[in-house]
Amino acid sequence: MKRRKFIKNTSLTGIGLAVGASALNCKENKTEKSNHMISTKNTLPKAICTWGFVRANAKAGEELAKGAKALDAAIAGVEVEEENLKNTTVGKGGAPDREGNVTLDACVMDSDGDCGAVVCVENITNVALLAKKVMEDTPHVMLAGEGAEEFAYSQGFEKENLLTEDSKKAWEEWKKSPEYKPIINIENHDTIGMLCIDKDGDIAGACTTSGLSYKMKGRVGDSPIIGSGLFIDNEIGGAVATGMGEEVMKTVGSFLIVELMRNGMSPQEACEEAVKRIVSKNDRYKDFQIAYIAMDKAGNVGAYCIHEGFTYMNYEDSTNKNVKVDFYNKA
Ligand code: SD4
Repeated sequence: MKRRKFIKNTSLTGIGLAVGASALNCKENKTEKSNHMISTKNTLPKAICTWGFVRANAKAGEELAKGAKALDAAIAGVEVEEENLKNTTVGKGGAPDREGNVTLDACVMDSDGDCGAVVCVENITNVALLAKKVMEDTPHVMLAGEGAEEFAYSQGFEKENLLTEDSKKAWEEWKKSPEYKPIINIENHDTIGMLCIDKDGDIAGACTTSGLSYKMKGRVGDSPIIGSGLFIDNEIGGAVATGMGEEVMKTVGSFLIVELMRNGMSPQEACEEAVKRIVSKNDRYKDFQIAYIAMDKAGNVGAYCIHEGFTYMNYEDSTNKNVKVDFYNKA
């Protein structure tokens, strides 16, 4: 049987594809550690997202259960974090650049292969939704800076001050000794990337971030770059990234993972291979974190990262769980 056909069949029957998916997919195995194992059962629809964003993933899962399309559910999910003032790496309340400007990046990709992105946008909170508007209401894929902001107003988005008092205080504190050194798993790495499969079995995703804290003015990472921060192929599955965007971009990480799955790897194997591509070429890997999550069309999930500490959320069958992810750097 041709692989494409096989994928289609398995997604219909709910039979898992591959070795190496997260233990959470295996109802018979109660541990939540990410192990190599054969996944046999998944319940669709299903939502997964990077890190421990419980409320965001629950929102997406609930929307899917009500019948929402995959992309609408993903956007509704990530909006929870865009609007969460306590989250200093996404949306309103995100840490500013070195000069005190909060600039946001986001992209979305739909099951029909269409996509949209916005980069370096100020004064707009819901940039994932704005990316969807770019996809739907312009002939383009990506809008940047002022152009994206003006387009947002034309679409009825509200102008908001994204720099909260707390973020301003933290930035002023940082300015006293302005060393730029990203810290693994801490404030610099909480981008939300989400993948949803809806009741029709279609997969879509969204990725939204304020990028690295105290970045250079104008810096854009992987998160809004289709193929790097997010990639979807509705025949195969999807992947999203979080962590040091520069390194994800150099290997076009999310696209790579989907292509590896197309060529027969499980989501878990593909995430591991994508991380290995980075560490094998980069002896500085001990200084940065990168994490990937991926899901195939049957709902099998994989996740892998460089350093211990990354987790993802998995909403399935009305249950929302936080799953610890296996990591490369065991030294
Ligand atoms: C970036 N990948 O801008 C993002 C950073 C990140 O949580 O993941 N933050 O490079």
